[in-house]
Amino acid sequence: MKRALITGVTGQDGRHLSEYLLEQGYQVFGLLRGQHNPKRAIVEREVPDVRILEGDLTDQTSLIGALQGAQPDEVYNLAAMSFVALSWNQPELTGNVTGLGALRMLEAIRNVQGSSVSGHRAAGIKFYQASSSEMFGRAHEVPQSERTLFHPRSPYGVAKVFAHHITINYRESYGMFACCGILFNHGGPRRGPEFVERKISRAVARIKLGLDKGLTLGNMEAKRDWGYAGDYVKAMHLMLQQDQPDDYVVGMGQSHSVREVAEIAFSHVGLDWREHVEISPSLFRPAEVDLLEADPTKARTVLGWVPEVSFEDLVRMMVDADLEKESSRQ
Ligand code: NAP
Ligand code: G4F
Repeated sequence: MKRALITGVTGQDGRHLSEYLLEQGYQVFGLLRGQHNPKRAIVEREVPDVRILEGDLTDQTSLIGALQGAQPDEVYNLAAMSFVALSWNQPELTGNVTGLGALRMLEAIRNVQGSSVSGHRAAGIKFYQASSSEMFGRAHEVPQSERTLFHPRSPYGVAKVFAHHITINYRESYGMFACCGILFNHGGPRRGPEFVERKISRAVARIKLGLDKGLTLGNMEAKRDWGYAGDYVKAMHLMLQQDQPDDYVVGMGQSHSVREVAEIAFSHVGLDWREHVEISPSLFRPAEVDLLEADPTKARTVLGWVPEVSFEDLVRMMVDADLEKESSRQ
């Protein structure tokens, strides 16, 4: 039975990946931070077979302890301060968790499996780093592939670039089996309510049910390449099953504006977004990423990764899930 350790197990991807790896017959361990983390109950309810280990990406001793406890074949580093907008208010925390956190985990892996010299392929633990399309920032080309230059536009993007390059550096320096998945935006019913597609689906449900009147958004012309998280975690797993470690762009290959998300979400319940959405300059970012669109050719041809849920179905799935959640809350 293979063993996996997932950091960020309480997050959207952590729960999807746990579910998927358990289905594949893995024993799954999840890193949980904090003394009284309220999200522990969500993991226990949704993926009860995950074994919780306590630890924090800012505390290397705890990472070594988690690795010793889990004795994993594979480590998926999904934990991060992942909300781009907040990264301008908490840049140091973002650098520490999202950037240095990856380095701490890589060093912890080296520590528990015994450091190896350059050129020698360290046997043992395979490592996945959750890199992000936010690293492309002010994109140098459209669509973006593994060869596109990075130009991050937020402290979050900068921290992810560090984590990305340190992962490649550990692969090249120590022969670690370390892969980066450069994932484009992916959501679903488990998406945090701070991210725009979930903010919209939740508001649509509440407006439809008469619980709210309107929704305030920022830049509706920004474009992203959105897919379904349940599809994307399969690509993470596939990367660690290859003969050689490598980096892959994972996305749908289509971009859509925030306005299109709102159009589809409101019209799904028979409403017109223009009657309910207002724009607030306070929600615009100090530096925006205008257009992200993936070129997922390598993931499709090398990994054989094929997403099943379309952008439109994703938005409708999220609205339906929020309608159910908000109705049952009443
Ligand atoms: P998410 O829902 O925001 O989850 C983030 C996770 O990180 C949570 O489990 C959180 O724990 C954990 N975490 C935060 N700080 C931590 C710390 N100091 N120590 C340990 N754990 C900590 O994010 P997601 O959407 O699942 O994304 C997973 C990863 O992929 C993230 O690294 C994200 O940056 C990256 N990514 C996401 C997307 C996307 O569109 N979803 C795209 C590209 C890359 P708590 O629950 O305790 O806060
Ligand atoms: O939903 P967002 O906050 O996601 P963003 O910034 O693209 O980041 C997400 O995807 C990244 C991958 O590219 C991940 F690495 C990251 O962890 C996260 O999952 O914002 C999307 C777009 C932005 O252009 C933003 O300006 O939506 C625009 N937007 C407009 N109004 C809004 C809002 N974003 C949010 N969160 N809230 C709004 O009211």
